[in-house]
Amino acid sequence: MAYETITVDISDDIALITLNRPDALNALNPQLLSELADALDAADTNDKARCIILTGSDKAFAAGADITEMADKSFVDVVTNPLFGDSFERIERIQKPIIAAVSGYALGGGCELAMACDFIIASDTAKFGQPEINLGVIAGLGGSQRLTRLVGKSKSMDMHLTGRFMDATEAESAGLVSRVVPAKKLLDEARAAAGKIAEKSQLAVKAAKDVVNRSYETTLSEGIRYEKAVFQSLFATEDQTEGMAAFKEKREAQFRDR
Ligand code: DAK
Repeated sequence: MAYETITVDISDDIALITLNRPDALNALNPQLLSELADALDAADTNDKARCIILTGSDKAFAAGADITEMADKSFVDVVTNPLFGDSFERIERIQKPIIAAVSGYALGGGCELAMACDFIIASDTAKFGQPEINLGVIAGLGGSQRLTRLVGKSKSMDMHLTGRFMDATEAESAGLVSRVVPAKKLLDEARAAAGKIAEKSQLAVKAAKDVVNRSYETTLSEGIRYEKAVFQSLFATEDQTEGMAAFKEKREAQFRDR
Protein backbone atom coordinates (compact mmCIF):
# COMPACT_ATOMS: atom_id res chain seq x y z
CA MET A 1 0.00 0.00 0.00
CA ALA A 2 1.26 3.52 -0.74
CA TYR A 3 1.56 5.67 2.36
CA GLU A 4 2.30 9.40 2.43
CA THR A 5 3.22 9.98 6.06
CA ILE A 6 5.08 6.79 6.94
CA THR A 7 7.39 4.33 5.23
CA VAL A 8 7.32 0.58 5.69
CA ASP A 9 10.12 -1.89 5.06
CA ILE A 10 9.74 -5.58 5.76
CA SER A 11 12.91 -7.63 5.75
CA ASP A 12 14.63 -10.26 7.89
CA ASP A 13 11.35 -11.01 9.70
CA ILE A 14 11.11 -7.39 10.92
CA ALA A 15 8.65 -4.70 9.87
CA LEU A 16 10.33 -1.31 10.17
CA ILE A 17 7.80 1.50 10.17
CA THR A 18 9.21 5.02 10.01
CA LEU A 19 7.18 8.13 10.73
CA ASN A 20 7.77 10.50 7.85
CA ARG A 21 6.51 14.06 8.20
CA PRO A 22 9.93 15.70 8.45
CA ASP A 23 8.68 19.27 8.00
CA ALA A 24 6.56 18.99 11.14
CA LEU A 25 8.93 16.84 13.22
CA ASN A 26 6.61 13.89 12.58
CA ALA A 27 3.68 15.61 14.32
CA LEU A 28 0.75 13.23 14.49
CA ASN A 29 -2.29 14.07 12.40
CA PRO A 30 -5.33 11.96 11.46
CA GLN A 31 -3.73 10.79 8.22
CA LEU A 32 -0.49 9.70 9.89
CA LEU A 33 -2.21 7.81 12.68
CA SER A 34 -4.64 6.19 10.27
CA GLU A 35 -1.81 5.10 7.95
CA LEU A 36 0.16 3.86 10.94
CA ALA A 37 -2.81 1.82 12.17
CA ASP A 38 -3.23 0.36 8.65
CA ALA A 39 0.47 -0.52 8.41
CA LEU A 40 0.50 -2.10 11.87
CA ASP A 41 -2.63 -4.11 11.11
CA ALA A 42 -0.99 -5.31 7.89
CA ALA A 43 2.23 -6.26 9.71
CA ASP A 44 0.23 -8.02 12.40
CA THR A 45 -1.20 -10.42 9.82
CA ASN A 46 1.89 -10.71 7.62
CA ASP A 47 3.90 -13.90 8.21
CA LYS A 48 7.02 -12.11 6.98
CA ALA A 49 6.92 -9.77 10.00
CA ARG A 50 7.61 -11.39 13.36
CA CYS A 51 8.42 -8.19 15.21
CA ILE A 52 7.74 -4.54 14.47
CA ILE A 53 9.98 -1.51 15.00
CA LEU A 54 8.44 1.95 15.04
CA THR A 55 10.84 4.83 14.61
CA GLY A 56 11.09 8.45 13.47
CA SER A 57 13.99 10.63 12.39
CA ASP A 58 17.22 11.54 14.16
CA LYS A 59 15.65 14.83 15.28
CA ALA A 60 12.20 13.61 16.26
CA PHE A 61 10.36 10.40 16.91
CA ALA A 62 7.27 12.64 16.96
CA ALA A 63 6.90 16.15 18.43
CA GLY A 64 3.30 15.56 19.44
CA ALA A 65 -0.09 15.92 17.83
CA ASP A 66 -0.12 18.48 15.04
CA ILE A 67 -0.83 21.71 16.86
CA THR A 68 -1.68 23.64 13.69
CA GLU A 69 -4.46 21.16 12.86
CA MET A 70 -5.87 21.32 16.42
CA ALA A 71 -5.59 25.01 17.10
CA ASP A 72 -8.99 26.11 15.74
CA LYS A 73 -11.04 23.23 17.13
CA SER A 74 -13.80 23.89 19.63
CA PHE A 75 -15.03 21.72 22.50
CA VAL A 76 -17.95 20.59 20.35
CA ASP A 77 -15.60 19.76 17.47
CA VAL A 78 -13.39 17.46 19.54
CA VAL A 79 -16.36 15.81 21.26
CA THR A 80 -18.42 15.16 18.16
CA ASN A 81 -15.55 14.34 15.83
CA PRO A 82 -12.66 12.77 17.74
CA LEU A 83 -9.48 13.99 16.12
CA PHE A 84 -7.92 10.60 15.49
CA GLY A 85 -11.03 8.44 15.09
CA ASP A 86 -10.25 4.96 16.36
CA SER A 87 -6.65 4.88 15.03
CA PHE A 88 -4.95 4.91 18.42
CA GLU A 89 -7.19 2.14 19.77
CA ARG A 90 -6.30 0.08 16.68
CA ILE A 91 -2.60 0.61 17.41
CA GLU A 92 -3.11 -0.51 21.02
CA ARG A 93 -4.71 -3.77 19.80
CA ILE A 94 -1.72 -5.01 17.75
CA GLN A 95 -0.66 -8.48 18.93
CA LYS A 96 2.90 -8.64 17.62
CA PRO A 97 5.60 -6.93 19.67
CA ILE A 98 6.30 -3.31 18.74
CA ILE A 99 9.62 -1.75 19.73
CA ALA A 100 9.73 2.03 19.72
CA ALA A 101 13.17 3.21 18.60
CA VAL A 102 13.27 6.81 19.75
CA SER A 103 15.75 9.46 18.74
CA GLY A 104 15.22 13.18 19.39
CA TYR A 105 11.86 14.52 20.52
CA ALA A 106 9.08 12.25 21.74
CA LEU A 107 6.64 14.83 23.06
CA GLY A 108 2.95 14.86 23.87
CA GLY A 109 1.22 12.43 21.52
CA GLY A 110 4.68 11.31 20.37
CA CYS A 111 5.63 10.26 23.88
CA GLU A 112 2.22 8.60 24.22
CA LEU A 113 2.73 6.71 20.98
CA ALA A 114 6.14 5.48 22.14
CA MET A 115 4.63 4.36 25.45
CA ALA A 116 1.84 2.51 23.63
CA CYS A 117 4.55 0.35 22.05
CA ASP A 118 5.81 -2.65 24.02
CA PHE A 119 9.15 -1.19 24.98
CA ILE A 120 11.29 1.78 24.13
CA ILE A 121 14.91 1.76 23.05
CA ALA A 122 16.18 5.34 23.15
CA SER A 123 19.15 7.02 21.59
CA ASP A 124 21.25 9.26 23.79
CA THR A 125 19.64 12.26 22.05
CA ALA A 126 16.08 11.30 23.01
CA LYS A 127 13.89 13.79 24.88
CA PHE A 128 10.57 12.80 26.33
CA GLY A 129 7.85 15.09 27.59
CA GLN A 130 4.17 15.77 28.05
CA PRO A 131 4.23 19.52 27.38
CA GLU A 132 0.52 19.87 26.54
CA ILE A 133 0.16 22.04 29.67
CA ASN A 134 2.05 24.76 27.77
CA LEU A 135 -0.76 24.79 25.23
CA GLY A 136 -3.53 25.07 27.80
CA VAL A 137 -4.54 21.39 27.52
CA ILE A 138 -3.47 18.03 28.94
CA ALA A 139 -2.38 14.67 27.56
CA GLY A 140 -5.08 12.98 25.50
CA LEU A 141 -3.68 9.67 24.24
CA GLY A 142 -3.05 7.92 27.54
CA GLY A 143 -0.04 9.89 28.77
CA SER A 144 -1.40 10.61 32.23
CA GLN A 145 -2.05 6.91 32.76
CA ARG A 146 0.90 5.25 31.03
CA LEU A 147 3.62 7.66 32.17
CA THR A 148 2.38 7.43 35.75
CA ARG A 149 2.47 3.64 35.69
CA LEU A 150 5.95 3.67 34.15
CA VAL A 151 7.72 6.32 36.23
CA GLY A 152 5.49 6.79 39.28
CA LYS A 153 3.28 9.65 40.42
CA SER A 154 5.93 12.17 41.45
CA LYS A 155 7.88 12.24 38.21
CA SER A 156 4.74 11.94 36.11
CA MET A 157 3.15 14.90 37.89
CA ASP A 158 6.39 16.85 37.41
CA MET A 159 6.34 16.14 33.67
CA HIS A 160 2.63 16.86 33.18
CA LEU A 161 2.51 19.98 35.37
CA THR A 162 5.76 21.70 34.40
CA GLY A 163 5.92 20.45 30.82
CA ARG A 164 9.65 19.85 31.16
CA PHE A 165 11.50 17.34 29.03
CA MET A 166 13.28 14.24 30.32
CA ASP A 167 16.54 13.23 28.67
CA ALA A 168 17.46 9.66 27.80
CA THR A 169 19.53 9.05 30.94
CA GLU A 170 16.71 10.18 33.20
CA ALA A 171 14.18 8.22 31.14
CA GLU A 172 16.22 5.04 31.57
CA SER A 173 16.73 5.47 35.30
CA ALA A 174 13.02 6.27 35.71
CA GLY A 175 11.96 3.10 33.85
CA LEU A 176 10.42 4.81 30.84
CA VAL A 177 12.89 3.23 28.42
CA SER A 178 14.52 -0.17 28.50
CA ARG A 179 17.94 0.86 27.18
CA VAL A 180 19.85 3.84 25.86
CA VAL A 181 22.32 3.56 23.00
CA PRO A 182 24.40 6.00 20.95
CA ALA A 183 22.24 7.65 18.29
CA LYS A 184 24.18 6.04 15.41
CA LYS A 185 23.49 2.58 16.81
CA LEU A 186 19.77 3.04 17.52
CA LEU A 187 18.38 1.09 14.59
CA ASP A 188 21.05 -1.61 14.83
CA GLU A 189 20.16 -2.13 18.48
CA ALA A 190 16.43 -2.15 17.75
CA ARG A 191 16.96 -4.60 14.89
CA ALA A 192 19.08 -6.85 17.09
CA ALA A 193 16.36 -6.88 19.76
CA ALA A 194 13.65 -7.49 17.15
CA GLY A 195 15.76 -10.27 15.64
CA LYS A 196 16.01 -11.99 19.01
CA ILE A 197 12.23 -11.81 19.40
CA ALA A 198 11.71 -13.06 15.84
CA GLU A 199 13.68 -16.24 16.66
CA LYS A 200 11.30 -17.28 19.42
CA SER A 201 8.08 -19.22 19.22
CA GLN A 202 5.55 -16.61 18.15
CA LEU A 203 2.94 -18.36 20.29
CA ALA A 204 5.08 -17.75 23.37
CA VAL A 205 5.88 -14.20 22.25
CA LYS A 206 2.19 -13.36 21.89
CA ALA A 207 1.49 -14.92 25.27
CA ALA A 208 4.31 -12.97 26.95
CA LYS A 209 3.05 -9.67 25.52
CA ASP A 210 -0.47 -10.52 26.59
CA VAL A 211 0.37 -11.40 30.20
CA VAL A 212 2.67 -8.43 30.77
CA ASN A 213 0.02 -6.08 29.40
CA ARG A 214 -2.53 -7.74 31.66
CA SER A 215 -0.55 -6.52 34.66
CA TYR A 216 -1.70 -3.00 33.81
CA GLU A 217 -5.34 -3.97 33.72
CA THR A 218 -5.90 -6.17 36.73
CA THR A 219 -5.11 -6.95 40.36
CA LEU A 220 -1.93 -8.87 41.27
CA SER A 221 -3.78 -12.06 42.23
CA GLU A 222 -5.96 -12.02 39.10
CA GLY A 223 -2.89 -11.29 36.97
CA ILE A 224 -0.99 -14.20 38.48
CA ARG A 225 -3.99 -16.48 37.95
CA TYR A 226 -4.16 -15.34 34.32
CA GLU A 227 -0.42 -15.87 33.83
CA LYS A 228 -0.70 -19.40 35.19
CA ALA A 229 -3.50 -20.29 32.78
CA VAL A 230 -1.60 -18.87 29.81
CA PHE A 231 1.59 -20.64 30.96
CA GLN A 232 -0.29 -23.94 31.14
CA SER A 233 -1.82 -23.40 27.70
CA LEU A 234 1.64 -23.24 26.13
CA PHE A 235 2.14 -26.91 27.10
CA ALA A 236 -0.35 -27.66 24.33
CA THR A 237 2.16 -26.36 21.76
CA GLU A 238 4.79 -28.22 19.75
CA ASP A 239 7.12 -25.30 20.44
CA GLN A 240 7.14 -26.06 24.17
CA THR A 241 8.10 -29.67 23.42
CA GLU A 242 10.75 -28.54 20.96
CA GLY A 243 12.14 -25.78 23.19
CA MET A 244 12.62 -28.06 26.16
CA ALA A 245 13.91 -30.98 24.07
CA ALA A 246 16.46 -28.65 22.45
CA PHE A 247 17.67 -27.56 25.87
CA LYS A 248 18.12 -31.15 26.98
CA GLU A 249 19.90 -32.06 23.73
CA LYS A 250 22.12 -28.95 23.94
CA ARG A 251 21.07 -27.61 20.52
CA GLU A 252 19.23 -24.58 19.15
CA ALA A 253 15.46 -24.89 19.21
CA GLN A 254 13.67 -24.92 15.86
CA PHE A 255 10.38 -23.23 16.60
CA ARG A 256 7.54 -23.64 14.12
CA ASP A 257 4.93 -21.49 15.80
CA ARG A 258 2.77 -24.52 16.44
N1 DAK B 1 2.69 20.32 15.57
C1 DAK B 1 2.88 20.95 14.40
N2 DAK B 1 4.08 21.38 13.95
C2 DAK B 1 5.13 21.15 14.73
C3 DAK B 1 5.02 20.48 15.96
C4 DAK B 1 3.72 20.05 16.39
N3 DAK B 1 3.53 19.37 17.54
N4 DAK B 1 6.25 20.42 16.52
C5 DAK B 1 7.08 21.01 15.65
N5 DAK B 1 6.43 21.44 14.57
C6 DAK B 1 6.97 22.14 13.42
C7 DAK B 1 7.34 23.56 13.74
O1 DAK B 1 6.22 24.42 13.71
C8 DAK B 1 8.32 23.87 12.65
O2 DAK B 1 7.62 24.13 11.46
P1 DAK B 1 8.04 25.39 10.52
O3 DAK B 1 7.96 26.59 11.37
O4 DAK B 1 9.44 25.07 10.07
O5 DAK B 1 7.04 25.35 9.40
C9 DAK B 1 9.04 22.54 12.46
O6 DAK B 1 8.18 21.55 13.01
C10 DAK B 1 10.36 22.48 13.20
O7 DAK B 1 10.11 22.83 14.55
P2 DAK B 1 10.91 23.97 15.33
O8 DAK B 1 11.40 25.01 14.37
O9 DAK B 1 10.04 24.42 16.44
O10 DAK B 1 12.16 23.15 15.84
P3 DAK B 1 13.00 23.41 17.16
O11 DAK B 1 14.16 22.52 17.06
O12 DAK B 1 13.27 24.88 17.35
O13 DAK B 1 12.07 22.98 18.36
C11 DAK B 1 10.53 21.45 19.50
C12 DAK B 1 11.69 21.61 18.49
C13 DAK B 1 10.07 20.01 19.47
C14 DAK B 1 11.08 21.77 20.92
C15 DAK B 1 9.40 22.45 19.16
O14 DAK B 1 9.09 22.24 17.78
C16 DAK B 1 8.16 22.23 19.97
O15 DAK B 1 8.09 22.67 21.13
N6 DAK B 1 7.15 21.59 19.36
C17 DAK B 1 5.85 21.38 20.01
C18 DAK B 1 5.95 20.31 21.05
C19 DAK B 1 4.61 20.09 21.75
O16 DAK B 1 4.07 21.02 22.38
N7 DAK B 1 4.04 18.89 21.65
C20 DAK B 1 2.78 18.56 22.24
C21 DAK B 1 1.73 18.82 21.21
S1 DAK B 1 0.09 18.65 21.86
C22 DAK B 1 -6.03 14.11 21.33
C23 DAK B 1 -5.15 13.34 22.01
C24 DAK B 1 -3.85 13.76 22.18
C25 DAK B 1 -3.42 14.98 21.66
C26 DAK B 1 -4.31 15.74 20.97
C27 DAK B 1 -5.60 15.31 20.81
N8 DAK B 1 -7.34 13.65 21.21
C28 DAK B 1 -7.68 12.35 21.71
C29 DAK B 1 -8.30 14.38 20.51
C30 DAK B 1 -2.05 15.37 21.86
C31 DAK B 1 -1.64 16.65 21.95
C32 DAK B 1 -0.24 16.99 21.78
O17 DAK B 1 0.63 16.19 21.52
